[in-house]
Amino acid sequence: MPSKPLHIKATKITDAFWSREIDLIRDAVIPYQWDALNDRVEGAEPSWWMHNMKAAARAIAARKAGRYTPKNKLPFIVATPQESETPLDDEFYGFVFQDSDGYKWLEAVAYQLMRCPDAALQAEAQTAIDAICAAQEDDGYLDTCYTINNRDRAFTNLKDHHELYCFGHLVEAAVAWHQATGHDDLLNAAKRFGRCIAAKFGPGLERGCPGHEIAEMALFRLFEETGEAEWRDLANFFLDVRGTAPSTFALEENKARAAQGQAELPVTTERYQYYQAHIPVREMKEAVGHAVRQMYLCSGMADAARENNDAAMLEACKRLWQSTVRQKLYVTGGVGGKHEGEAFSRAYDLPSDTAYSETCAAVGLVFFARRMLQMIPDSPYADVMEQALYNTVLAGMALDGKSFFYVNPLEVDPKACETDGRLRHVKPVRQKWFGCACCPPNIARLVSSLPAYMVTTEDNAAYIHLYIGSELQLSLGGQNLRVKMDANLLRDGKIDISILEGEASGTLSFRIPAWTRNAKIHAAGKTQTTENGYCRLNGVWRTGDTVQLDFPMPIRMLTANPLVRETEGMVCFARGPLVYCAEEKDNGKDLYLLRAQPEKLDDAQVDQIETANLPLPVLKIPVRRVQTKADAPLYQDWTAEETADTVVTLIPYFAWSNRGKGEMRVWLH
Ligand code: FUB
Ligand code: ZN
Repeated sequence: MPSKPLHIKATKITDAFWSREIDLIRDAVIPYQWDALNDRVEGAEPSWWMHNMKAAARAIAARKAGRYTPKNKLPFIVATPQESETPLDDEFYGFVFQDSDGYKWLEAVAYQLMRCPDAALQAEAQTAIDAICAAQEDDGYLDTCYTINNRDRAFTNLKDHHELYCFGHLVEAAVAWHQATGHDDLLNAAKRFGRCIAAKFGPGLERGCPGHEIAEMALFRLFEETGEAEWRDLANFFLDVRGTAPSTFALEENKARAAQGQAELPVTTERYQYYQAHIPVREMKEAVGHAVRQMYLCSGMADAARENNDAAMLEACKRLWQSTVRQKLYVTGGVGGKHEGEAFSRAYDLPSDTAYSETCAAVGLVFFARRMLQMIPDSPYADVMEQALYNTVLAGMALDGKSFFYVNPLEVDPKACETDGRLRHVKPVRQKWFGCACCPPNIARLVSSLPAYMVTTEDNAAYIHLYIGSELQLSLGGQNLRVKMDANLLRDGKIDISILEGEASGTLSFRIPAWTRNAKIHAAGKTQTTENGYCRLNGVWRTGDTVQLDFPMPIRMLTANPLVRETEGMVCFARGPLVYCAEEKDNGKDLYLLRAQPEKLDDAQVDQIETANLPLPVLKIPVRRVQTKADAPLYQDWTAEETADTVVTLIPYFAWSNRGKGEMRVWLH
């Protein structure tokens, strides 16, 4: 039987590190982003979110009054006014998926409200919801780009435009808002848009599926929330039609070409790998195309496998998982090696300096992993989920919560980023905001909903996947248990569990992390077995019972499969869930000259620095530095390199670029 994530309301995070992160989202990111959505952040790219919502409401009123003239152009990015120009009230500005930014913000707000009611924040969010509801058309259609520009052309470019993507984010926000406040205004708006979509697409109707996935997993969530089968059916339809012949994307594309007098292209699915629409989903074997899309699709497929008990779908999920983690995963838990198409590259192509590794793709990997864990509690899923979370997801946000990375490289030389076109996408410092602002609110909604990734429960069993200091309300066999988990993985791997209240019989399963060695688990009076990387403790749990988990966290020196050409002959360092990197600030320039000394690993030490009021564990590792001579020729006869012993200071990857601009690298020769 699949397990369910623990409800956010059933968890209180007490972890020194993570409660700081979640508070940061509430205190810094959410207010900042609200200002951004309202275009009040000086010096940052405008969001146009509120502007577009209001413009859509105006367009609806104008249409009703017979004063609406459709605009002919529907480009992917609608030109935004120059600084000197005044924005026009009836224009849509920004990317076609601009609506989704506000939906993600609302979702993050909802999770924060579940954690801690806040009347002022709720009222602010309500103004966003009111704006959304006012931008919804009478038939339920809700996408400001088309409402403003040309409603008659709605759903004519599912491949590249994002109506179904925005719908997916609307649903995610609506469910979260409903759970947080009990209000159904946003939920009703989402359902009305859902019915408008379902009246057009489905068995016996038009064939079509999202060009950018997310609606699939959102619809399963809506189904779970409401029990209304229509949402599950729509999700299933979108998954089943994807990649099947005749290609709906090809047909759509040919219609557009014909309208412009261009010749038709063959109606094949082959050219739609970028959208994961090249083959039917149950036949998929390799993670390909746009990385965020692929991860969101995998999450929807995993939901379908679980909800429909679909064995073929589950097998496809397992194959896509293996392709991702065995051949295409950065050591930092990021995915997507290619800038071109923000995409997965070929197997083992994981460049460090030109990496894409979009923050959203790592967020998507966390979604996928949790869904796999719900069906198969096998520790590698949780190991990867933790790897993505502690490294790439967190790296996406500055320690003060005020700037963000979209791209997460593993090697940076600011000079090169600023002068070399091949590295144009790589930024050495986090940005205040982005014209395409998908990543910051994705971090906000994931981190705010952290409890949903820590524990999953089924009948009389609970699986503890992530060790994050907290108080948990568990239900085992229908009996309640209040459980305290004392943990702080930034410090060490000692975790104390105690039952604060209740009595229940069942199994508590604790993941044995891949990063530990010689784990020790102590629990009096419980039967202990180990299965799929989880230590399963079975018995009757009563107030006062305790479990001590001792997961030693040695400094580990990692190497990649030699097929990863980029890192052949290199190592990197990790401790616990954290992957480390060297920064210029601690180690000077030309970090590529550092040479690891595997034989001296025993002399490596853990130390601590404090930055942004956060004590950070750092590593001090003996290395050698290759000596350079200013007047040396470019080439000469080979002689052994001259090196000098030194100690490199490594900081957690997630914390890089918080102390000014400089070089950074994860892998050392
Ligand atoms: O297309 C919507 C989002 O914008 C994608 O997920 C990101 O990769 C960015 O392209
Ligand atoms: Zn993104």
